[in-house]
Amino acid sequence: MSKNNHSTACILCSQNCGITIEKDGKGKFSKITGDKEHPVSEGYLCQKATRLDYYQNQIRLKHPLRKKADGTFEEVSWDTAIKDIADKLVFIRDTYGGTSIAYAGGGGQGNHLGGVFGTVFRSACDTPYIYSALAQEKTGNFWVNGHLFGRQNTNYSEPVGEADYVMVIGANPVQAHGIPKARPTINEVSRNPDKTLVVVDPRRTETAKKADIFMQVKPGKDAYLLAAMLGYIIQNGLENKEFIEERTIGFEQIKPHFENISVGTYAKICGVAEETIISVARGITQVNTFAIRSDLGLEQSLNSTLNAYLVRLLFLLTGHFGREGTNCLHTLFFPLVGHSKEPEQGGRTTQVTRMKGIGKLFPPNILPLEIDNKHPRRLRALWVDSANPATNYADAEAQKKAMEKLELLVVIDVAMTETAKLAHYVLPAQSQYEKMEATFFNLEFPDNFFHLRHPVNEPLEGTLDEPEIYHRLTSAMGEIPRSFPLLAAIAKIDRRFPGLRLLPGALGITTFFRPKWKKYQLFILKETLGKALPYKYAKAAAFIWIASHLYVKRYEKAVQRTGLKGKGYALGEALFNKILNSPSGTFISKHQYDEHWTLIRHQDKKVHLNIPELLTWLDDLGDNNQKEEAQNALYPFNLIAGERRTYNANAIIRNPEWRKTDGAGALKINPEDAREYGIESGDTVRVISSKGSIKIVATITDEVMRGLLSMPHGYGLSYGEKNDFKEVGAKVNMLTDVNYCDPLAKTPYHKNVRVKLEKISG
Ligand SMILES: Nc1nc2c(c(=O)[nH]1)N[C@H]1C(S)=C(S)[C@@H](COP(=O)(O)OP(=O)(O)OC[C@H]3O[C@@H](n4cnc5c(=O)[nH]c(N)nc54)[C@H](O)[C@@H]3O)O[C@H]1N2
Ligand SMILES: Nc1nc2c(c(=O)[nH]1)N[C@H]1C(S)=C(S)[C@@H](COP(=O)(O)OP(=O)(O)OC[C@H]3O[C@@H](n4cnc5c(=O)[nH]c(N)nc54)[C@H](O)[C@@H]3O)O[C@H]1N2
Ligand code: SF4
Ligand SMILES: [Mo]
Repeated sequence: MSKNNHSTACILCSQNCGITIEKDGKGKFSKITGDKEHPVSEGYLCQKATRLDYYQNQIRLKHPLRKKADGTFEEVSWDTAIKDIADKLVFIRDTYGGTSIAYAGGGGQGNHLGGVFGTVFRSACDTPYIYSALAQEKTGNFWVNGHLFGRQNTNYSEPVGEADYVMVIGANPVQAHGIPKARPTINEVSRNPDKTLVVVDPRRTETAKKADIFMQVKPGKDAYLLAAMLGYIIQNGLENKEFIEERTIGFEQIKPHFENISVGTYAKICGVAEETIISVARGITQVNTFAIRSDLGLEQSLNSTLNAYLVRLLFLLTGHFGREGTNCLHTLFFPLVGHSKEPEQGGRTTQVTRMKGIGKLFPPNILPLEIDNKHPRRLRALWVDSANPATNYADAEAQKKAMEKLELLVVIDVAMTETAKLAHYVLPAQSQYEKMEATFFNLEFPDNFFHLRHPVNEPLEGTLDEPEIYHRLTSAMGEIPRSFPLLAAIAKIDRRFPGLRLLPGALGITTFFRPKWKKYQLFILKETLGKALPYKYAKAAAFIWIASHLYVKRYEKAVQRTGLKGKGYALGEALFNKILNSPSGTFISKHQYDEHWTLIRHQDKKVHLNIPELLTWLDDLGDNNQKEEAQNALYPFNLIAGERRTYNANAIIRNPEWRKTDGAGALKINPEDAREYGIESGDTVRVISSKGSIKIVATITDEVMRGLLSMPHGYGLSYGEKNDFKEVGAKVNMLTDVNYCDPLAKTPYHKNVRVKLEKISG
């Protein structure tokens, strides 16, 4: 690879496709192509990746900023910013307790390495509270996984390309991806006469257009559809008895809850013909392999956590799990989330609303409720890293109002975001193409991979990477030194003779004499091992060394199957070196299907089907439907508040010029609704929810059914040098409500926002 040709990855969605960047002499990304060497994306990319220069060379933050009394920012040195912030954090922690401090974000779609160092920093703050975007989509899934598979951080793969019968429900992979090489993969399933593609969506999406069977469900009514399919299967004895007997426990407890479901009634409620429901239910039980892909259309929708359960029961009760071509548990190079105990078993809850953690995460929907009150144990300090709560979390106004009440708000970002503007301190980060980075979105089975990306550009002057920021802060808080000269010298020798294990030994002795340092070992490693690595920018990769050894401890055989030699510690070293020296990413393990069941975390290695709370919820579905219908009268439209489109990527790219089409982020409206309201394509309309209102340009399309509207997220961002901010498009979270969410996981119902519509004349 030439000097101006760099292997890295796209950071605009969780796929992180491998890309090759060509630069011009000034660091501009002049050409971006798919990287054929990437083990999973194999050269694939979508239209968004080619626009990454709008991320790298946007108007950047270049200095630490401190807010003055008049509300404007002044530039300060890193030393001043770090010292100020550390003093304030220590004061807040020691006066009100660590639980008055919270952390939001910690790695978006591309930068999880900094997030790991953020974990260490949180222990210096003595806070268990991390609010994460994952806790506004995936925590219902995690909670259900915890019950079924034994731990909330067990997750399964979605092998859409390998199954005979595929159901895509509440997801639009052709546009949003979420599976490797989504477009060719969906095309293949669609075109192959031996395969069936079922799509469940209220909107005729790009994916739905390729379906063999399109179930155009009424928005928010998936639970009825799924319950009807399961009801039909169980009432007709079509469940896979052998699989249930061999691999699960609890079927007898759940069975009665499906025996009385009226398939006909639920078909009417969800709007899908009874014959179609029966034919798909039968189809699933008759095929060799069946796989499901689901996402926000179920998670950010009514009955979110129940949906998670029913989707899993659909593949479990039909025996499509743990085989080639079916959903399978997978390994994680490093678990993105943890496992939270229930409060009754001693699990942590928040101080004000008493919300439990799931996967050790707390939901953005309760964040304002934890800050904006007079409770003595309320949140007083918030740390934000690679997230933009004032734009992306439900009810942007409530988030903003709450943040204004904080005693300390610090934001680390590459750009001046809506949240950064509210902060007391803003710290400029190196971009993801200026440092070593990685994500832990390695969600594949049987072969799993990891991609440690090397920087493409020199860091912008004045910026630091997150690991360095967190270390400096923790050091300024008086917890740990900045450097460790003796250990650093040992690390150098250790790299020459790793078999001697000098560094682990020296670290062990050090932390024996200084037990307080134990929780900060990652910072020590960064300054010792990290400096001894053969790349000058590789300090943060010291974490990958730990993760490699842990991974080998758990999956030694599977790691060996990638072709790496040795075992135990030596294999850990080999894996680390392989990752470090594979700029396009590398396979880290190859499992066999008969090993799948070892990944279950229940001791009996069985799936525990019975989740009583959710069965009660299932029993109540009929009554809940009536309540929902009654509420809908005031706000006649269902707005999908956050559609993935050709040119949105959460709020990662701020310059509106990055979009080649759909610059305004139009509201989709059905032709008959448009006629009734006298709206034509291009008209500006007002959308009003119980929380707020927006002005937005309308476009007429029968892609949405009557009564359904759809708009994108990621629009209406401020952007510009000085204060000439121009905002293009509408801000979706002006309409959303923090209280409108799943009762169990608190995931927002962004796909079912009730609104009314007004035409703005002229
Ligand atoms: N109404 C509605 N709201 C939604 C959604 C919806 O569909 N509808 N979708 C939701 C979903 S699924 C998600 S995942 C969230 C995402 O919401 P957030 O978690 O807020 O994440 P991003 O929009 O990805 O914002 C990432 C921030 O990281 C910054 N950044 C980029 N690179 C770096 C870096 O290297 N270091 C640091 N420190 N910062 C960096 C970017 O400038 C940006 O400000 O939005 C959610 N909000
Ligand atoms: N282009 C683009 N791609 C992205 C992102 C982006 O911002 N832009 N963001 C990334 C992120 S963070 C995430 S989490 C993923 C999300 O990826 P997806 O969840 O696949 O994408 P969405 O468009 O949010 O929603 C999926 C589908 O749910 C449908 N839906 C809405 N309401 C319902 C309902 O009640 N029932 C059912 N069954 N379906 C419903 C919508 O019509 C939509 O087609 O996308 C990732 N990819
Ligand atoms: S936005 Fe497109 S190119 Fe980028 S990671 Fe996602 S699918 Fe790949
Ligand atoms: Mo997301």
